[in-house]
Amino acid sequence: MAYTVGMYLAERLAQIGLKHHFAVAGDYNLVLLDQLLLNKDMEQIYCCNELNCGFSAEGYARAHGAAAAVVTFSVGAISAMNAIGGAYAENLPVILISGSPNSNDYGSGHILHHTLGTTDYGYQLEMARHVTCAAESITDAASAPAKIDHVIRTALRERKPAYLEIACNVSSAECPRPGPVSSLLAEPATDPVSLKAALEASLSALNKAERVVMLVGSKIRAADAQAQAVELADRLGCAVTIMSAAKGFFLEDHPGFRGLYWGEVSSPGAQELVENADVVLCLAPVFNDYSTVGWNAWPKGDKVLLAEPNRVTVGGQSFEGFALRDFLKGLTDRAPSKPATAQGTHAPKLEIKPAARDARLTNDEMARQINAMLTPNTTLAAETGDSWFNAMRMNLPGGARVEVEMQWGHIGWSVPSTFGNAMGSKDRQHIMMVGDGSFQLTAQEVAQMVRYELPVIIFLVNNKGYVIEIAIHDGPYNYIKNWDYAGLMEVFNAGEGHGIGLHAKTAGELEDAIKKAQANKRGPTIIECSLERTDCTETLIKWGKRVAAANSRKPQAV
Ligand code: DPX
Repeated sequence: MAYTVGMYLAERLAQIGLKHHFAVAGDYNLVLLDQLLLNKDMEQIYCCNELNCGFSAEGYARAHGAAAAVVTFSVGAISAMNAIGGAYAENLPVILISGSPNSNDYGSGHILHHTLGTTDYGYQLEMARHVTCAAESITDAASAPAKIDHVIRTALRERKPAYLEIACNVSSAECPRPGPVSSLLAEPATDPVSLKAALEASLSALNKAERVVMLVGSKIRAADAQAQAVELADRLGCAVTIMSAAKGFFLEDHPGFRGLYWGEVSSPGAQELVENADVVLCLAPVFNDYSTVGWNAWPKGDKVLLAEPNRVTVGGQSFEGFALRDFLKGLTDRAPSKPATAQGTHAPKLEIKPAARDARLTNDEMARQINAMLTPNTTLAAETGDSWFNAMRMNLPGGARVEVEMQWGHIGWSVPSTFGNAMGSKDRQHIMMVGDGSFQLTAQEVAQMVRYELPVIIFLVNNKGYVIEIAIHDGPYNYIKNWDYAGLMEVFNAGEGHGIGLHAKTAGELEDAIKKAQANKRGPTIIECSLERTDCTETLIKWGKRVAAANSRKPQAV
């Protein structure tokens, strides 16, 4: 059988380890979808819309390292680009693949359906360039292998999304077979001179310091350096703190773990540890308005040893040309023991007294019961909103993972992202916490969890509004139409699925619902938790005030 452009793409995606790709059909991608189906190493998974398709792929990349989403031109791809922007912000290599106009229509003056009604079909590629690290348009078979390889290689190297559009008549055109995948996976070479200099400058700073604290940031996963961070912590013996977007990226049962550094909403004791340290070893951090609590918690100055995925800055000098992993390995071999900050301090513990069974359900009781469910095998997704703050205060058993989308912060992300994550790691237990406002954006993707029989447990927090927005800046726009969220499951089952919808208004009802959810292995369970609108975490209120103050700074006088 002749080899085609679509088959080439499918083989490359399978070679980089994808077992699934996500898709929404449309007439510009149908032939491409047929070609992808020919590859028996990958399964095609369908989504309800392209925004969700992008987020499903984003979630799959969180579990599986990389992902692909296949959509149709403009009406599909432009929706998916929001999720692709999210994958960029969150450092996830998702390949967005769009079908595109017939190659004969480019430059022909023809007006095509699903387009702007103008005759230039380059606009989607232009748009994609802004939210990806590499973007290519394939309108002939001969250049397809080079373009496909360039896009996939760049996405994997940069841990960012990339974009391909394939003319609808070219996906079945003949092209060569791909060679070994090793060329796409090869790591850039290390500069030993620069690495040695970075290590020497870092060791000199560490040797002089007494109080050393590690601060682990969210890019540590994309840098593939989580294990090396643990080894360095073992060697230094110092206190280790994490940033909010890195929750779960460092073992919480490690003897040095001292909780979350998040300015005034830090775990007890963590703020003092970081702010009184002689050296703060910042590993792959992202300092933005949220993580610095409105620009208030940002370690700066000589005491900061900043180790980013591709650059180390210490003692007034900046070094590049090596991976963070290799820098951390080198440091671990030679680092001094610096236990001062770990001595006499302790890991934080969420202690909430259990409520009586007939007591009205509270936010604290809900957080307590969810925390008690977490095992080393759990992946907990926490949606933008108070769910973030609940996840942050939970104690994680070693191995438990937390997923948040704190840089992009698209409400509704958690539903499709958890669908994709569960597809990519069926062996794990998937739990989701999502607010009612967020859920209303992407609720329909629960139907795919029903279709593919994924036993995700969804804690739907019904507090009848955008409570985090109420904390930041209140107004009539923060109050939403109530839905019967648990009742939706019947709609999605449509008489043939195994989803369950349950209501929890008291502590006892939540306990019983969790038991039923855990027994449901053939589909998702929504537990609709009814809370008072004013019942939220204290940290949300404190943090919200700081962020609101940062947002409302007056324009500078000129
Ligand atoms: C908005 C946010 O109900 O959670 O815990 O009640 O706040 P809480 P909900 O899901 O409400 C979420 C709501 C409206 N953010 O409070 S965080 C603005 C926003 C966003 N993303 C998109 N649109 C608007 N973050 C796509």
